[in-house]
Amino acid sequence: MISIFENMFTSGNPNCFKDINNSTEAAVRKLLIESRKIVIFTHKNPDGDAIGSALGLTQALRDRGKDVHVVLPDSAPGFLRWLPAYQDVVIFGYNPEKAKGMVESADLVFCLDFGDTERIGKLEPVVQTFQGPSILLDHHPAGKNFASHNFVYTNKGSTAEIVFSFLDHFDLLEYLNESGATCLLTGIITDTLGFKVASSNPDVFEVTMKLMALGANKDLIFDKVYNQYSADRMQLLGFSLSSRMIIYEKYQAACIYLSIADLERFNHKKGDTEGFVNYPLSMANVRFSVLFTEQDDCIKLSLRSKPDFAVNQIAKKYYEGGGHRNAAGGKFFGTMSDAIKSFENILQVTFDTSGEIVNG
Ligand SMILES: [Mn+2]
Repeated sequence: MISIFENMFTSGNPNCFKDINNSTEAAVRKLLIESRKIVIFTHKNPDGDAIGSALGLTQALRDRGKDVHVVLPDSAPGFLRWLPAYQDVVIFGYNPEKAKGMVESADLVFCLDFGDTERIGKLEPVVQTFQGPSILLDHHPAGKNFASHNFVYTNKGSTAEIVFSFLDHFDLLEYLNESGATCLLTGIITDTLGFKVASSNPDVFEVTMKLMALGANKDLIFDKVYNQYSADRMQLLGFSLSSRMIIYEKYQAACIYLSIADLERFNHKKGDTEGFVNYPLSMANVRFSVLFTEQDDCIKLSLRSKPDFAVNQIAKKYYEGGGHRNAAGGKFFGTMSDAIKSFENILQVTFDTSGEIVNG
């Protein structure tokens, strides 16, 4: 008798990997069988999707008998360090020689959740000198398809969902256990902001259901990711909203700006400002939000928008950045007041006073 559980795994892939051509199919299958030493990379300032995808894939491939290591440009924020096997991750910034050695001896490399090797910072030259085969799994638009095999599905809300479909398609799902499923579900939850955005496609719920059936604990993930803030972080958020937010009613936009001094006042730790940029969007008449964070060498921008307005174009055109339609990043070189002035100019040329886009 076939149980309901078994039946779910024969129900087919959610929408990825259906159209890959025969030669790619055969080449990737061969790589997955023959490779022994595998290195997995993901982008700098890793978020839940980056880390969750990397650790979920690692778990399944290890159980398949592979020697797998995750190499990151820099460490994950505290609210992601509880993920299973995070302690095995090699951070290039702390241990460059070890990371280089792993890449040199690898016979297959995975790149997860970035479309351009520029996104892996100091690791970029290490990856570029790697001569062996590589597989890219990503959902960012306008990527460079730099790998030997590129699986980029921009309609997916997270790379973790693509990793799940990859495992499913290449008959590796049987190796995914509760720990790996928890990592992948963390990726899905964080990149969709808890199923609030980028999750209109029902596939995401099918994948979520299967991950939960494997033992991923959704409630635990929400608690570990979202209920772990420090008092300093809460107070920095309060300060940001009360003293560092500007609302531009006529452009339906808002920004939050934080200087190094502001961050220091609240004992800022890496990851503390994560999610701040989303708060202005919860106002009825705001559909475009930007967070300016002062860093040593530049002002970092996070841009977010409601579905009807694309921020990746703005990030690319004005801020040397890019990203998704409704979530992008960029940089500004200059003082904070210049950054805000330039933002106000951009609002003026992008919208008319009724908030209509005139130059998107
Ligand atoms: Mn992602």
